[in-house]
Amino acid sequence: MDDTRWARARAQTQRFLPVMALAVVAVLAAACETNLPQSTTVIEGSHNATLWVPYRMVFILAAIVFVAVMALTVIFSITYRERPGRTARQFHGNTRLEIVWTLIPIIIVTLISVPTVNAIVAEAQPIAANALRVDAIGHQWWFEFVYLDEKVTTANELHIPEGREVAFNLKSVDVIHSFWVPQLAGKTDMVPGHVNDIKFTALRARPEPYLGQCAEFCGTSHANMRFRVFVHTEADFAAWLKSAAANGANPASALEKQGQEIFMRSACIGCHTVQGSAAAGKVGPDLTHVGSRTTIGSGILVNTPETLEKWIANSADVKPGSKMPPMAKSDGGALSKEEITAVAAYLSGLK
Ligand SMILES: [Cu+2]
Repeated sequence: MDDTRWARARAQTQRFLPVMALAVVAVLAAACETNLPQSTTVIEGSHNATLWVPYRMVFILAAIVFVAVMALTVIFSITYRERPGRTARQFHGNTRLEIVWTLIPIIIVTLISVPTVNAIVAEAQPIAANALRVDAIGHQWWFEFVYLDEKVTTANELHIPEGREVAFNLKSVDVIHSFWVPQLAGKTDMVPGHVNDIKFTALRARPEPYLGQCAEFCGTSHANMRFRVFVHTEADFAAWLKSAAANGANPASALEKQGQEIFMRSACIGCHTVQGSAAAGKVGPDLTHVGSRTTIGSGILVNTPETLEKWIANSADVKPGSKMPPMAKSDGGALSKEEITAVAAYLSGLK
């Protein structure tokens, strides 16, 4: 290279240095926040605790390899580079070096295999005798949870006790979904026509729920397919289970009564269940206690009478691709604003 090209190369490198420095700072700053709801390094469940051991080891070893390879690349690029008065150097064949860089990966893989095999064995244990057994079923685009021994069905909000194993059968009624609660467990696919399983014990009860998310692209509203996991003390969980097993509440006001009448004579009852009523559909979420949920639309809207009205009027407006058609009268005509308000009041009252 002549001197002008060297000068140009140096100027270009210097121009990019601040940008590269900024990128490094941005990456480091992003790593400062560690308690994000979707962080898999926050260990709140036994499944994550088991996986954390090999996960951490692989991460540390990969980081060491990355830094070593990058450092050597930079050192060699500078030391043996072409520059005025000297040509770049190439080396061929070195038996000692080749033995070293064959042995290093063998040692690394052997180290990783120990906690990996331990984790596989730990996960393959049979489910505990006192485990809570739940069918988790993926739908486009929501989650259904059926408590097998308690005959309780919920949607998008899972309630479990702390310190007790929960054993899930993972299923799907349409396409492949994936069950993932980053701080507790997952990901494991929910495959149509095949039952997968996952089990975990939540380590502690806490007031705020854990966020769950479908982790396998499943169509238009995949990103809107979320759920929440509430971890209770054993006593609070027993109380929740008791209320969840009860029939849908009776309307408490004239408006709720009017809403119930409209609901029961509409197409709603072909898809939704309200236990203890004529509504026994199995296509959409069980609505027996929909009023007690914190969110609607598979975790995308806070549950209020106003958001319920929005959802009933046209769910696809808030959740693209939603399979629930706008609510209509039995003759197919659209509901009036007042009728929608009444139905929302009825559903809000289903605590
Ligand atoms: Cu999905």
